[in-house]
Amino acid sequence: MTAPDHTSPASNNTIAFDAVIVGAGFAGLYMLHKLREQGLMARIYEAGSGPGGTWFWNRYPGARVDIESMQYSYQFSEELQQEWEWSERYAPQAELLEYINHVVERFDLARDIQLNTRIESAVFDEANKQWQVSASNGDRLSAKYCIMATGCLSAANKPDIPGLSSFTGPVYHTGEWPHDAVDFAGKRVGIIGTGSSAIQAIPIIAEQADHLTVFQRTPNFSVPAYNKALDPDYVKDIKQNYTALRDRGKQGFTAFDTQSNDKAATEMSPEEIKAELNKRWQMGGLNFYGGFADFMVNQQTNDMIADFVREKIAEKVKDPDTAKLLSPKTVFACKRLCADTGYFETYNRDNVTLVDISKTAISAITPEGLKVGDQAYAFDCLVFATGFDAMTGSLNKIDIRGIDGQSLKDKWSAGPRTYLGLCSAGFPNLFTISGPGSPSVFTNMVTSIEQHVEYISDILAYLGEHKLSTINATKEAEDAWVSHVNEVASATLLNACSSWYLGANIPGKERVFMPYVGGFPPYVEKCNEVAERGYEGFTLA
Ligand code: N01
Repeated sequence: MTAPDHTSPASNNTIAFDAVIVGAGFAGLYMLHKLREQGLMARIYEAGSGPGGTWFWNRYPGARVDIESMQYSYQFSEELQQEWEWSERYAPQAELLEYINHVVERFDLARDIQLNTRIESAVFDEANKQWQVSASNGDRLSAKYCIMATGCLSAANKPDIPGLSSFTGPVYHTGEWPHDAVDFAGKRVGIIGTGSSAIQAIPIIAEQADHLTVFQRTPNFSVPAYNKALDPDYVKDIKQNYTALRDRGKQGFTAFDTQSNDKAATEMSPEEIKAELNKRWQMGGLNFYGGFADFMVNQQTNDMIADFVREKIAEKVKDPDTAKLLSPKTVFACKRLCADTGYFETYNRDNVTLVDISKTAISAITPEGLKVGDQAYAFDCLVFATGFDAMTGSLNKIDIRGIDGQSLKDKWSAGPRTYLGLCSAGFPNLFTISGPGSPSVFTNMVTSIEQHVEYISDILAYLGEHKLSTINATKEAEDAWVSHVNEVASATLLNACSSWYLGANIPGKERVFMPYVGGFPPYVEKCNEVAERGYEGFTLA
């Protein structure tokens, strides 16, 4: 174990670690725990004032997970998963944060987490085969390994609308919500965006506010979450059979158990299809993904599901014009499917107005509110539910330089390039947990994170056992993987929307499908084959 060196003149007061981990979300915390177990000296640097990543920052009203908590949780510790009690089917943000803080305490992680500190740069020192890392608190670090646990959805997208700073009331972004509760009582509120965050926040803000105006550019598909308190007998049953549930999860395309129907709609009778649609709707949440094996590749199947959801919207929303505006015209699930509690019904309230900005964009923010074309709207506060610069945004905020001083941001200017979503050629010993090119956001993130963390841990053990200093993806392996990721995405209907999967929500961002959509089991199989062949596709030195 290398002791941290705070004083050595030879290191110019650089603190030495085996590994620097950036980010204290699900990924960074487990990585720290794992590296400690193998006797490595590691430290997390975290920009927030507490651990939790996504669940630290996204405190907007209604924020909760859309994968069942019995599955959206760590499985590396049997004691943890047996002892932790989730209260609801989909845990709310505060409970997820409580869970994360419990994990920090249980595994004594806090002593190796530096909060309130951003990593600003990470430069590979070729001569010493070390990463030289600088932090916003002035710390200079050197580490053999640099592990980016920066999250896929952590760089808030704040559209550059003229006049933004002129607004006289408070402006909130769902992804950077204040820690103190925001009181909307008696307020006129404007909310921009109708993605997952808005779909969760809108019903609750509508209940509190005097009036809520929703500015919608693209309507989204949403299915009922049917959140509820967890039945103790159900929990007991799962806990008695947790391994079986986790195994089913890992065998599923999305790394969680959706009780999926393996049949394509083309193999089913009209009666079976109807029954399956109704069954999925009743199950609620992202189980809807499990209904038909061909929904992402067969336009007809996709249209049929889309029509079904549109009919449900028409049933829920009383005003036919509003129902029509709320009905997505896009391919089903080519934007992330949302799970809601009373979202569409909220538009039946007298104090909620929907404004279509698909043809005329918001032209300006004014001191009093905002303008859409010449039409002015007045508000006491504004909420941006405008999402994130996904997958690459948080990495691009750090000046990362590899061999020959090459910048990662420059290398990725035409879209991210990785081998297995884990490493990028020319950046030895730099790892991205759930990076672009890995299943990540298409799966249960916690399960995907655990797979990546364990894989990275195995790589570091292998390097140690074989007295090797560096691992670097080869350009050939990376090119082949990037082609494969693109090819798999191109065979689906997923390229059809202007989604954040494609980077299409960020003006000027190259449109490249970033997550790997070949499914969790084939991805894990590929990773394991690579390892079995002595880390094929990497140069070890
Ligand atoms: O962000 P989004 P999000 N002018 O990008 C609109 C996860 N998540 O924070 O679609 C006007 O989905 C934009 O319009 P358009 C989940 O993976 C999970 O809601 O680009 N509008 C869109 O309506 C999710 O997918 C959970 O035309 C603008 C909205 O803002 C991901 O996070 C909960 C605009 C952004 O929607 C992101 O969700 C929440 C502009 N200039 C989030 N720019 C759960 O677990 C953007 N928009 C349940």
